[in-house]
Amino acid sequence: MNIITAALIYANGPIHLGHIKSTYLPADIFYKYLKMKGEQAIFICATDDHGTPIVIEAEKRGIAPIELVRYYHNKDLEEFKRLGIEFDIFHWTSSQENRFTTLEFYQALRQYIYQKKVTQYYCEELNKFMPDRYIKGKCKYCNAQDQYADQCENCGKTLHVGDLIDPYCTITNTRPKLRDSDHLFFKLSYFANFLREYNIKIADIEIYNYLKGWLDDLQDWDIVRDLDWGIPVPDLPGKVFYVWFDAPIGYIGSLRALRRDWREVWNNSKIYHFIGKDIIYHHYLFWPAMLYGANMNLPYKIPVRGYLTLEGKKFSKSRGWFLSLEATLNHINPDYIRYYMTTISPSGLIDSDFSFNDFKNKINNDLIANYGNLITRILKLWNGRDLEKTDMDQDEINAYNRYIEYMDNVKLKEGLEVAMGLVGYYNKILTEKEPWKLDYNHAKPIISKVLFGTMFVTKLLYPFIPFTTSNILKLYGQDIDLRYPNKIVFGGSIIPFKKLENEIDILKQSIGT
Ligand code: B3M
Ligand code: ZN
Repeated sequence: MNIITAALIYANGPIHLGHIKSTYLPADIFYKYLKMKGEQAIFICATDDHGTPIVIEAEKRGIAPIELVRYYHNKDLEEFKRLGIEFDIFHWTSSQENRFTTLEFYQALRQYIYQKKVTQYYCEELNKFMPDRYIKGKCKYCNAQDQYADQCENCGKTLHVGDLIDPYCTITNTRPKLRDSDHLFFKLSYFANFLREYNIKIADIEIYNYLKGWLDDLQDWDIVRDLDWGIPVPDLPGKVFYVWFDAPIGYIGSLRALRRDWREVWNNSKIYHFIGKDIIYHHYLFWPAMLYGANMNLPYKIPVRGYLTLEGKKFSKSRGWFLSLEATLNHINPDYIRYYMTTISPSGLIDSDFSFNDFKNKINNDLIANYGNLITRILKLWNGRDLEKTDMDQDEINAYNRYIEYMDNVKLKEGLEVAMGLVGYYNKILTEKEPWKLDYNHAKPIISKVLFGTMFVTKLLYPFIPFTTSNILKLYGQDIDLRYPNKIVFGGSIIPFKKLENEIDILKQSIGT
C-alpha cells in the first residue's frame, strides 16, 4: 500500500493557489498516477483545527473555534473537489480519532517527555495565561511600539517572554504578569543520531543541507500550550497539546477514521508526505522522531515544493495580493489551473511565479495548440473509419520509460514535459506525412499510429488534466490505465478546449478576493 498525505490545511482562511501548487496538486497528481499504474494508494488530508491563530480568528468573527473550523472544513472540501482533488478521506484534527491517537502517542512517548516550568504572560483580569499573539508591547531591541510577544516586525528579532517593554493584553488592555506554568518537553535532542541517519537516507541533498544547522543543534520541544482549544493534556488542567504535536498525528488519526486496520496499514505502507518548504522542520525532524519513539513506520519520501509569487511579488493576505482558489475556479477551467501550476512547479526549494501572460501563453500556445489541436485533427482525420493495429515504436517506449521514472520519483513537471514531448512527436508525424493528401488506404497506417498514440498520451496526461482526459478516454472506449490501447471506439469529433481570452482580465480583477 502507498499512503499519500497532503499537509493538513489550517482551518482559518481561504485556500490560495500557493497552497495548491506546493502541496495539494502535486499530491493529487501523484496519487492519480499510482492508481492509474494499478498500485494501491490511500490519499489522506484533513483540516488542521487547533492552534492560537484559529482561536483568534474565531474570536474576531464572534464565533466559537469549532464553528470556524467546521465552516472551513466544508468550504475547503468543496473547492478541492472542484479542482479535481480526490482524497480518500478529508478529516479533521479535532476529531475523536485524532484525540485517541494523540493520547496514545503521548503514552508511547512518555519516556522521552519531561515536565519543566516555563514563564508565561498571565492576564489577571481574564485569569488566564495568554498566548504570545495576545500580548503586545515595545521591542526591547529597537523600541518599536506595539509588537507581538514572539517576534518584532520592525527589527525581525525573535522575542521571548519578558522581552517586551510595557506589555499589555490586547483583550483587556491591562498589564500582564509573568507567571510560571508547567509544560511538557519532548526530548528531540535524544533522537539526534537517528535523525541524522534517517535524513541521510531519505532527504535530497538540497534538503539535507537545509536541515544541517538544525541537526547540529536540536532543541527539545515544548509540546504544551495554556489554551482551552485543543486536545487536553492529561493531568495538566487548562492545558492542551501544542498544535504541532497533534497535527502530524492527524495523518494517522484520519487513516483511523477510514480503516479499522489503520495500524497495520500505516506500518506496512510507503508513506509520502507532500509539504511546502515552510514545514520542513516539522516533517523531517520532529515527526520522524515521534514516529520512531512510538515504534511506528517512518515516512518513505517527503516531497517539498517552494512558494508561489504572483507577478513576481510575494503572496500576502494582509496586502490583498493573492489568488484564492475559489475566485480562480469561478473563472478558469480547473484543468488549466492544474496544467499551468505543474509547468511552473519543479520539486525542491525553489519558488515559482504565477504570471498572467505566461499562464495565457502556456494554455493557448502549449496545451491547446499542441495537445488540443492533436485531438481535434486526428479525430477528424479518422472519422470512425477502420484502423489497423499498431504497436509502440522505440521512441514511444523510451518516452514511456522516462515518464515512469520521473513520475515514480515525484518529478511531476518533468513527467508532464515527457508527455507533451510525445504530443509533439505525433503532431510532427501528421505534419510531415500529410495523411489528408492521401487516399484512406495509404493514410490508414499513419492515422492509426497517431490515433493510438494520441489515446496513449491522453492516459499519460490524465493525472495532470483529469477532467478533459477522462472525458476523452471514456468517449473513445479507453480505460484509465497505463496500457497502450488495443482498440478505439469512435465517439464523434470533439474540440476539447476553449482558448483563454478575457478570462485573464476577469481573473486579474479577482486578485485579493
Ligand atoms: N497546518 C501548516 C501549513 O498548513 C500546518 C501543516 C500541518 S501538517 C501536519 O502549512
Ligand atoms: Zn525590534
